[in-house]
Amino acid sequence: MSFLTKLRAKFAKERLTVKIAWLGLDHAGKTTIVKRITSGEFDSSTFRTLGMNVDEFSSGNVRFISWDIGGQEAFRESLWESYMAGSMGIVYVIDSADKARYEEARKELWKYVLNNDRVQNIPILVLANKQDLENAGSAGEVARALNLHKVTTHSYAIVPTSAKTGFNVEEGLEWLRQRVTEKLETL
Ligand SMILES: Nc1nc2c(ncn2[C@@H]2O[C@H](COP(=O)(O)OP(=O)(O)OP(=O)(O)O)[C@@H](O)[C@H]2O)c(=O)[nH]1
Ligand SMILES: [Mg+2]
Repeated sequence: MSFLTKLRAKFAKERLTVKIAWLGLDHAGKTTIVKRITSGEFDSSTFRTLGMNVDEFSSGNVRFISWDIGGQEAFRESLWESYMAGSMGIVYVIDSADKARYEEARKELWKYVLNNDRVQNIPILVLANKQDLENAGSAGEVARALNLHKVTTHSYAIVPTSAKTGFNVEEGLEWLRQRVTEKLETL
């Protein structure tokens, strides 16, 4: 972040522009959540993200530049690391109904985010998505599956969401907005 941005954050109540990265296994619902945020509607026609999508949206005084990165295995090693560089927050999305992939989701979260020296000291918002599905695990189940109780290095929250109904999507974003704003104020 540039010196000028820090100054703005500290001394003026101007709108902040902040990059965030969306990570998570393919099919977790990242693109659908971003579309829900930008359009206010459920778009059932998303196609797997081949690379990434950049969007912009605001929450309170924060303007988020959102990098939604494809979650297929081939993209993780090649894209996640480089595309999330410079992010002030990470949103990690889980398909709560796909319990067979909880373990894979846990491994990738720890590998690319929590144990990654390049991702230090930034808030991590975990979205336990697809809560509208009958077989979805609760946020507590997802948190346990991801070993979130072992996180000591990052500020994090787990929020149950549904991109389909819109449940808690704004609330999750609000948590991230607050953490990012607080962090800038302490610089
Ligand atoms: N029922 C339900 N379906 C959802 C929800 N969120 C996403 N989906 C569906 O899940 C599928 C995958 O959603 P995407 O948003 O494309 O997933 P993604 O995480 O962006 O996947 P990649 O781009 O491959 O990384 C789509 O068929 C969505 O309609 C949700 O909250 N509830
Ligand atoms: Mg996508």
